[in-house]
Amino acid sequence: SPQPLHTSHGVPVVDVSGEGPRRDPIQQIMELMRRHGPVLVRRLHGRDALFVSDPDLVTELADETRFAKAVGPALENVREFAADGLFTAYNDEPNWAKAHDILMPAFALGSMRTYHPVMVRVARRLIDSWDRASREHRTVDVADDMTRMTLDTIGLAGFDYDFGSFERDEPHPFVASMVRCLEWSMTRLSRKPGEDTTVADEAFRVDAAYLAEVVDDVISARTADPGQTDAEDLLGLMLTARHPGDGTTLDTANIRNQVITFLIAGHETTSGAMSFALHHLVKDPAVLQLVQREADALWGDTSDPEPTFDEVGRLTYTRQVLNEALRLWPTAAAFSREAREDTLLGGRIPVRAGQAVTVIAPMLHRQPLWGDNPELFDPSRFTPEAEAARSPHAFKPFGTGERACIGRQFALHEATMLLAMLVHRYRLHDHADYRLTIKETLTLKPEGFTLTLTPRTAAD
Ligand code: MNH
Repeated sequence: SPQPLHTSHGVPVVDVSGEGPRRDPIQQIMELMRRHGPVLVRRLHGRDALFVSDPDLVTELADETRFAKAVGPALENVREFAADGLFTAYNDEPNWAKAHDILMPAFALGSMRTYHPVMVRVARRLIDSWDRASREHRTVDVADDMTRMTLDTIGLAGFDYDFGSFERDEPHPFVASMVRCLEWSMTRLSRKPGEDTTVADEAFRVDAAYLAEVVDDVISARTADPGQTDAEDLLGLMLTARHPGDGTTLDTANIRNQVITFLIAGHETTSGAMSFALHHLVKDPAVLQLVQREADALWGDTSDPEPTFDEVGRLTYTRQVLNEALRLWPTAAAFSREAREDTLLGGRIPVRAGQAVTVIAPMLHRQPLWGDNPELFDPSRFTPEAEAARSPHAFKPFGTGERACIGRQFALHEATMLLAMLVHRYRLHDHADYRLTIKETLTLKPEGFTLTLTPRTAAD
């Protein structure tokens, strides 16, 4: 295994070039941090990158006067297909602030109320599908079905576009192309200088072109429909809202980039978060029982509850479960910051202006401030009292500052409601005694996690 070559300003420098191409860069950094501590330089084919998970250093990186979001090498690759969309825009690119200002109202609390009925409708599709699987004694692939549900939700809620994912045996081809584009963005990071990658690059261009084609279909479905021109969903705002400052609208190229961005950012990470939460629930019957008790208190033995918006807000323990799943497996596991000026991080590590520093959230979330047993799944870490006693910089699954996740409330509402509906309705059987393995496609997901289901009865 790679040993530190040396230290630089007290920071271990670990060369991983000899390990060959790995498809799990986040898990690789997690291993390095377990061995060498919460701040290190990873050297790969002569390129150095600084990674941190120390809470004091993360607190400094969150200081917007000293640091800002960095579009690091991974996001530079994502820019090849999402360009100046909100996620991958540079801080000083005018379209970032413009789109941010125009789209923010779509993520205010009031907007969540308007998305709620769509979220219920798509949750019903998942439940119909799981009911069929239960009757026919088939297994379900959890991550695939969570992805069907989140893709249909963002499609319908944001764009009034129906991916119809539950009517297909395989996930919608948009998902396969998106996954390959994300994998290309990730594996491109570990290429050797001079390596011939023509085949991979051409395949990527084909997939990126397909994503753009789907997006054009989403947009033309709207513009072709005269009854829809005043819709106030995400696409309606993108097409018609004027910037409060200068009165202009988003340009056509930027709208495409935003639609791609929201279709991807709006489903991939939420799907993984629900999958990890279900994994921990099936492994922890005591916690599962508490979640069921919370759902039962709302819906009793109603077989088909219609959750209201306000009920989802009352599912506080279910939300703790999600937070705890996002602590152990923050599905967008890394985010990067860059120094505004030359500075010393922690008073000792020189960081040049513009240099990126990457936060590894799953390791931040396992630091000693989380107690003696950070690997233990324990939702009581997220009671209001526990949260108030902890630094806000100890938990960063949604990034930080003005470039933090815009869709956080959307994701939490969708995921909390669905988890509660599922545990209310089914007994979840870990029929294969699943061992967690994680697939990385820039985001994290459990791989090969299947369940069998039976209806709950009053006795359960
Ligand atoms: Mn989301 C930014 C995590 C759900 C749309 N998101 C981020 C960042 C993280 C993140 C981390 C910051 C990245 C960085 O600093 O480089 N997001 C998540 C997680 C979930 C999630 C863990 C679900 C769980 N995100 C969503 C949903 C949407 C969304 C749902 C849309 C409906 N996220 C975004 C957008 C950005 C973002 C857009 C970029 C915001 C900006 O830079 O202005």
